[in-house]
Amino acid sequence: MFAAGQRVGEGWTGYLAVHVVDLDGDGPADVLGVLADGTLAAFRNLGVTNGHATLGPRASVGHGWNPTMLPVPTDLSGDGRADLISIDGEGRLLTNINAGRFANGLMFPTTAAHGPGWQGTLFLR
Ligand SMILES: [Ca+2]
Repeated sequence: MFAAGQRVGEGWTGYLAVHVVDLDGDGPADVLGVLADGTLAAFRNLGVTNGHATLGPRASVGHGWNPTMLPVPTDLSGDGRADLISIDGEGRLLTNINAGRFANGLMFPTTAAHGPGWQGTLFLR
């Protein structure tokens, strides 16, 4: 059913979380990771050729994340691109709508806060 695993990248240490989700709405899943320094890194899926997947270069699409505030990717807007939802240290529910651009700082250009009172809430994963 599955072809043998293959190495598609190096240096995948130091990530707090890695998600495999469609970030640009083209169908194939891309890779979104949170680095230990709080950087949100996105890698576009460039496709599979002869059984070999290829990821694009890393784009730094956000910062300020940490082990107690990790984003959960899910399509909030219904456009096929994964958006982010999280809870910050002040108990606010935050949403970041995906602009679909694999460029530094341009994928999640805005953050919306949805009130306090979300302390202690855990997302189902
Ligand atoms: Ca994609």
